[in-house]
Amino acid sequence: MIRTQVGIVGAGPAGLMLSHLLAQHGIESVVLEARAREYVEKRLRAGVLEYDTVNLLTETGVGERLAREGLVHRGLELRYGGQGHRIALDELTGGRTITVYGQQEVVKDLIAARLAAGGTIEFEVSDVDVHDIDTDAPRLTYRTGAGTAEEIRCDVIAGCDGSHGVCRDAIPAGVLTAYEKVYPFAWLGVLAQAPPSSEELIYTFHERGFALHSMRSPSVTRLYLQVPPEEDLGAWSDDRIWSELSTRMSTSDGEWKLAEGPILERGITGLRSFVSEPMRYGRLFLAGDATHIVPATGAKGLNLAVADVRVLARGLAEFYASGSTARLDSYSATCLRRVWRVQHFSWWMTSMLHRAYDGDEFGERLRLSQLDYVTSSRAAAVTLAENYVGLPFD
Ligand code: FAS
Ligand code: PHB
Repeated sequence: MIRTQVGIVGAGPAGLMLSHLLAQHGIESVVLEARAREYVEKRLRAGVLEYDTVNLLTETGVGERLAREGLVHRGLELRYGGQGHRIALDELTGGRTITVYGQQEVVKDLIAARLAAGGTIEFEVSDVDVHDIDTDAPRLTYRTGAGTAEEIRCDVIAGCDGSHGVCRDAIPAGVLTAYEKVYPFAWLGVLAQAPPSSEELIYTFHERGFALHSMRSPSVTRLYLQVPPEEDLGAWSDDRIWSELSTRMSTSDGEWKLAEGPILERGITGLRSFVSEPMRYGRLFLAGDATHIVPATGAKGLNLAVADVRVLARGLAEFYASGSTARLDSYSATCLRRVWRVQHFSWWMTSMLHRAYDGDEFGERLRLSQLDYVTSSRAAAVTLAENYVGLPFD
């Protein structure tokens, strides 16, 4: 039996960042992770860090490689009708920017920091079960990677186990309310050994569908294109992928060229919006994808997970320092205000940039009108920019 203050399920950005922030307050935690360390450190996911996410990582001592290898972006491009329109993020938000730095790099940095600080992360566990969350002595049971049955007794459990985890299901039926929207399209994503064809991200609205140009480094490009929701990855040869991306991202003057190269990874991810309320039950607190999912268009998933655990860490610090549960009692309400703001922005970006497959011509005209407005009105551009770089945490 292991005794700790906070039992954390999941070693993704939410669980690792929570463990790291708790350690800043001298609060002990144990992180349980189903996958191997190598797997979570290689899993390709998010790529964009909000301004305050970067600040939090830096202020808490895990920003050194991020500062060296992260790509600071002061703008992004909206491309439609063969024309590019730059959104000057920093000018529109008083200097706030985004940084392109892969989620797997953030995970690597956090794991290294936790282990260097003597933190406990149990990889390759199985059969994690949550117990007694309606008492002041919650427990976690699980099997270690070696198959040994173990138990953690703690004061609080943090469910940071993502969209397919077990913690949310430990909450009794009838307590939670779920809100969901499934989009009628998916993203085919590729990672290519090719130098980025633009220094900034390019979000494209094209009659054949959405496309996104992002990157991971000066030699690795990250690209996405909209496909029907049940698309078969096998139907997409390398040539077809490159041809479709070039078509959708082409400019009227024919000047812009997409650099091609070997495709290192590829996959199809569905897009959906999901929120489960409340984010707390008794001594179980949910954070990140375990309690909300956003379509990747707004580049928000990882950042919202970090924002959640920042609130939770402050609540636990207050609880252990003074016994007050005020911040913990308002945890769910505090997080949900940001969650729904980010949900709306992610839905808005997704709806504006993706073609419907249902032939809704009225909707297509609305999308074009919205793009014309965002690229011609400063007020509209500020709305996009301040949400994209991330509204201030407080
Ligand atoms: P995570 O899912 O990252 O982490 C949960 C962890 O819990 C995992 O390591 C899992 O192995 C572990 N776990 C699950 N069940 C467990 C159990 N029973 N016991 C122990 N451990 C368990 N966001 C963006 O902003 N931009 C993107 O481009 C983007 N692309 C994405 C692509 C894919 C395929 C997916 C699935 C998500 C993507 N996201 C993207 C969203 C993603 O980045 C999440 O928002 C982010 O990982 C959230 O972090 P966590 O809440 O920590 O959840
Ligand atoms: C990425 O680089 O993976 C990325 C960037 C912006 C998005 C989604 C994904 O909106």
